[in-house]
Amino acid sequence: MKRVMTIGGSDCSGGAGIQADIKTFSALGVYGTSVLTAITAQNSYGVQMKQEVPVELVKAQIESIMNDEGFAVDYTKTGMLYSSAMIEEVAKQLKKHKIPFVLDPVTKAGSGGTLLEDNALSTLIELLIPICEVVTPNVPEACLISGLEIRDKEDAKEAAKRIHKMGASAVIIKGGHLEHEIAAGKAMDLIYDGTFDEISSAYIKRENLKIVHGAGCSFSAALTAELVKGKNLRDAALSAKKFVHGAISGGEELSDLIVVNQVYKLRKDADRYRVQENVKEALRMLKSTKNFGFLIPEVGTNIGMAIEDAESEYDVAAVDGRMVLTKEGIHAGRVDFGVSGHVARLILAMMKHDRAKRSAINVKYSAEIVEACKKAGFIISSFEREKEPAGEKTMDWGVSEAAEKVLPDVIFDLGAVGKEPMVRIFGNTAVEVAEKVKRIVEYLE
Ligand code: PXL
Repeated sequence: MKRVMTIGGSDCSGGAGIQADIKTFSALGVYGTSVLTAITAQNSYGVQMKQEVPVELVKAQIESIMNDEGFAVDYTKTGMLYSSAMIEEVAKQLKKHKIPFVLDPVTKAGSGGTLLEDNALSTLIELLIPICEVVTPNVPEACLISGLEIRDKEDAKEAAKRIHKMGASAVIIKGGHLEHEIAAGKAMDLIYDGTFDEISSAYIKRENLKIVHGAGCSFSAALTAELVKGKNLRDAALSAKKFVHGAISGGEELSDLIVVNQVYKLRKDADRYRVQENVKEALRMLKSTKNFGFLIPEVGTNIGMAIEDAESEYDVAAVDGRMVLTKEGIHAGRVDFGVSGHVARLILAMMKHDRAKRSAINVKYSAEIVEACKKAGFIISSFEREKEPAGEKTMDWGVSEAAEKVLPDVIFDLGAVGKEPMVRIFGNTAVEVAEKVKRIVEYLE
């Protein structure tokens, strides 16, 4: 695994600073070491207190890492450095150990606290900008460094040129703060390394939420991770931008800010994998359940399971083309996401009542089958199709009706003209549903 180092401040609230960096490094598959320059006490109201780590101790941390072959890193990023003295020592160490680095010229916390002393900006410009691989200011930071006012893309281009002239090999000005880009529904970042390039992503607009906490740190950390893995600047920046986009979209919403969640996508992908495997296992169990065919209606049956944060049928894994009974036995397609609207609607409707009940199967209706469900000890509920109000979606309405008073394991209806009666069995996982089906078949026999 490639190794990287972050040199920056601690954010006790966990969204930004070295906490954001370490989470980002882990999510992107690089080994992260951390050199603390300062400790901040902060929350969504602001920075309440901060204390620099003695410069000697910062030097010692860097040496401890770099003098051990097991930990010595290939790439670094800097964040909160706070004072001129700190910047001088960090610059000295980075030169001495010849470590390429991403310079995140952090000046302020999202909530407003100062993270770089006013008189330290010139030291940062003098000592760090000329030796960094890339510097990643947001618009306010780019204004401070270049001394220009940035109102539009042309201004940003001019500022990027100036910062490049100061010695940075490359400059990325993050456009998240540019009003007209936000109005255009996208967040554009400007890259300049002698020639201009742009990368953009959809701007995530959330009503009444002005501050995104942790996005800048996560971007520079992700950029560091992608660069150390060997990507060129543009591809690394694009990956980092996508990463931050995912982290914001999965962020925690507090009263007036979003704290980015760097592991959101990782967890979501893992959940998708586990869900798909669970449905596959359930399918194997059903296929090997003797007499499961008794429960398959002529239109076929399907079993599905949703991911934790499911929003649509594309978040529900099921059997493509359903399970149908043929003369040779049960035939089933492959398990995939977005292949069954019907079972997905059932599950999404149930999850409105109980987020944990993420799986369902539809099976044939008969009085005997409902009786077997009773004998198996399941909680049973039902709805009447005749009572369905016009304009309602049947499954949304039916499941709500049936789940109003109790949270059922089983919901049946007797059908209506042109509507087949049906039994649906719910559970937390597809395997649990398959086990319930097995018990029902046993009671049927
Ligand atoms: O966003 C930059 C940043 C860097 N470092 C620390 C921070 C923040 C933002 O809040 O708290 C410690």
